[in-house]
Amino acid sequence: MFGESSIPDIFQPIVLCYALGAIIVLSILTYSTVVFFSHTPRLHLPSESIYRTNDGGENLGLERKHSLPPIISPTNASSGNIDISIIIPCYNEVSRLKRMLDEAIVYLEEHHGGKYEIIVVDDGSSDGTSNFAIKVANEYKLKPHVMKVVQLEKNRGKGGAVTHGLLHSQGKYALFADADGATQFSDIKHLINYLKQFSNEPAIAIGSRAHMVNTDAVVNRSLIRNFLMYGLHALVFIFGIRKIQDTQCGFKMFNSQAVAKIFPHMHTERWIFDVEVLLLGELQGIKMKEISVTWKEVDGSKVDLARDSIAMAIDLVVTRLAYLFGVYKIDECGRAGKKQQ
Ligand SMILES: Nc1nc2c(ncn2[C@@H]2O[C@H](COP(=O)(O)OP(=O)(O)O)[C@@H](O)[C@H]2O)c(=O)[nH]1
Ligand SMILES: [Mg+2]
Repeated sequence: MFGESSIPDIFQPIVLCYALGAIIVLSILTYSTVVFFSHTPRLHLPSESIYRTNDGGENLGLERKHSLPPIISPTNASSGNIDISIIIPCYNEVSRLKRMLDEAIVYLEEHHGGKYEIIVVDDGSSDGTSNFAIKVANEYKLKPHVMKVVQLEKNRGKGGAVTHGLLHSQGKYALFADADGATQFSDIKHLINYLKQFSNEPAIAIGSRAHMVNTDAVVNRSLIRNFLMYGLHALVFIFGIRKIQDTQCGFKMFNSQAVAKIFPHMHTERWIFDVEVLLLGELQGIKMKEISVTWKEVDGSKVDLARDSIAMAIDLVVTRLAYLFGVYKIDECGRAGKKQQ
């Protein structure tokens, strides 16, 4: 048999050595690249454990400062008496936030009055987003502490802001929702209905636009945006999230057990954090389901297509491989109560 091989016997060990060498070099290169591009989340600064609410009267700036509730860890899930927490990551959102808050506050007052909180995480905005949110709380005469406004000292990215807000939430269910109000807020009821089935185990309800792929909302987006969207979907599929069609929708809800299982472990602070959330969910066998929501394109997107799509592609591949190679480990981010908090 061997004598018939196209490679003479004498060269076979050499070829094998080359092949082995190439595999080793490639593995080292891939591993080093993953380590190079991996993220270590910055732990929050003392000023970021503080929030403002509308307790200063009509004059903005007179509000008192309050401590956020203790950070949620895997062994310390929230046990507050609030039904719903809404986390809104905001980066320079003065022009878009009002519409979203109008829709959310009207719905929440009607269906969950007295039992909800809105946590606005202002991610180092320079346009006065924090003050604007307090102004809206005043306009609606919300009781103090219904709206909590946290200001991050420096921009961290949407994932960092969402993680920070969720780790300080108190609701039995916690939703993060984009400030542009692109998703119809009342669809929250479908997400809650799904989570209600799980009283004692973690679960995630994933707002999804997958059913809208052929509708005007998506078709009318620019060609380049759609091209990049399909490219990203392909990468997400190749790199392992196969059960979820729309990983990127900014409308996801968690019960408090899922918040405790996922968010203390987050590394990714930028756009692709949704994929890490879902990966952490899959790795830990957490129940999750995509739930169709009504969504429309809203102008003023903060995504810079040229810059962000490259960063997103890198983060996506790196996140997947980092868990595969053990570069990212559960419980290593310093928020799980094992290291400094
Ligand atoms: N915290 C934080 N949030 C951001 C940042 N950029 C965008 N966001 C928020 O992420 C959400 C979605 O942003 P958007 O620009 O509408 O993204 P798109 O819908 O994917 O185009 C909004 O609530 C933004 O305020 C950022 O750098 N930091
Ligand atoms: Mg948007």
